[in-house]
Amino acid sequence: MRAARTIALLTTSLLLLSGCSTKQDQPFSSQVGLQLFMWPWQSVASECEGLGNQGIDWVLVSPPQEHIVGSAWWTVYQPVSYQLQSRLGNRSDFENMVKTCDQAGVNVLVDVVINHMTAQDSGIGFAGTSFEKYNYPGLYGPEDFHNCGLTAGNSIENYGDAKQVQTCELLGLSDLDQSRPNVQTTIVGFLNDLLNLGVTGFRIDAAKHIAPSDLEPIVSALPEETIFLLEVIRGAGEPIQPEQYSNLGYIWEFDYARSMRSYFEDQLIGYIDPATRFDSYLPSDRAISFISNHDTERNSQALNFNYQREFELATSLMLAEPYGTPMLYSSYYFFDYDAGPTEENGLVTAVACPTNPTSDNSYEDRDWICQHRWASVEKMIRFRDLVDQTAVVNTVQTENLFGFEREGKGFFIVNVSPEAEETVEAQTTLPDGSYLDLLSDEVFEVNAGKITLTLKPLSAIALVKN
Ligand code: ARE
Ligand code: CA
Repeated sequence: MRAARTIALLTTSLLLLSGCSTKQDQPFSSQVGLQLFMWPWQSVASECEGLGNQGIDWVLVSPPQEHIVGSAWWTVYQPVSYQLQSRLGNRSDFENMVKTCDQAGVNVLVDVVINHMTAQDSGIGFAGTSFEKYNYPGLYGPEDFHNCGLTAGNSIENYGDAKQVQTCELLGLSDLDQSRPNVQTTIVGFLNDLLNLGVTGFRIDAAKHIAPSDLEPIVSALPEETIFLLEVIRGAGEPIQPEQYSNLGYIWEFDYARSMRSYFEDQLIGYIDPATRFDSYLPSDRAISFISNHDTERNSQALNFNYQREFELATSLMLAEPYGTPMLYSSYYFFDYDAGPTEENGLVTAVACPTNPTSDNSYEDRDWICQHRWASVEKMIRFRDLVDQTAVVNTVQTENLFGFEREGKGFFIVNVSPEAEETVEAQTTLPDGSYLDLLSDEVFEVNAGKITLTLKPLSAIALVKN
């Protein structure tokens, strides 16, 4: 994509100028991201320095615009206006967050909701704006919305019908008609406002529900280097597939997250066919790999905090293998699908991470989990950097084990069994000598290309030259 190419060129010149390399100079496809779901702007700002030190290149923050009022987390997915005033903070909080993160070498990507507005007949938004379902003063009137006329209630009923998916209402949310020039202009104005505050790019929420031909003029109207991450959920047998959007941005590969759940939660790692594993996925340089996001942690399609240790190991495998641009996920504990984070006076309270964040912790309702602070995450980002650009070779696979060499540089292996300790002798092309497991700090010896690895239940080893 043009954005990636421009960044790569820029990178080369920056490297030549500065003579040193930081993670920030890397093209987007070799960066590591983190979704900080429902983190208020002030908390993101406070976290950014630590994130930069950990090797995290970008954060994805929740939708920042004025939204409907309510305590469920998903109110932020019903825009009332594009003012930056929400339960996560105001415009100056947002601006300060972007600056602070930038100084820490962390780019901010913003979740933007441009497919639709609200599902309410009428109301008053978080910042005091009065609206009706098809009328948003100063932004959109009734003519700016689709009236699909394909289902009784105008809502999407059948994902097998492309026209429904793109012109009817997702969950009853008034559906903007992005083929209209004034709708495009208004959306572009909103995105430009965010870019002027220093953000690097966007997650386009519900991108699947906007025809590629309607999204293209919006993408084209923005500066070339803008990063777009598109939410086009892969659905088996559906007429709309992620590949139809891949010239417009990077796309989450939902089958990657789904398969990670089956490998770790259902312990089906022995069934992977390494030769064909990625064949039905988006190409690596177009894909965002991930273990979960805010939808999949609620709809049981992916691992979540009910399988913390598995979540941690799956995250390690994702960081160890070269597929896609990995996005980490950090969230809060809940019992109820709708439950938003704790609030005071209508604002989400500052995030408090556990004092000792590990995947063995237990939580109360709506405690922040801070998965990204687990020690293994920083270590595996380090592994990823150290083995960068090397091929995957010498795959090891048994019923419970899956591992591979990153050619000549490192070795990663994971045991998905909650009960069995496993030992394997692996053949490698690693030069003989001693290797350090970044995860445990133990030293292993490679002799005549062979290495003996013993893994406790639910554990991993990530070796690099000592
Ligand atoms: C809430 C209530 C609803 C109510 C609605 C309107 O929960 O009961 O009807 O309000 O009053 C989020 C929440 C929703 C919430 C919504 C609006 O998840 O619960 O609705 O905000 O406040 C499809 C889309 C995909 C979408 C998922 C959820 O393709 O784009 O559905 N994901 C994004 C966000 C969501 C967000 C929205 C979109 C809306 O990530 O968090 O909703 O802005 C198959 C298909 C998929 C389909 C999936 C689920 O797998 O292949 O395409 O995903 O089924 O139906
Ligand atoms: Ca639509």
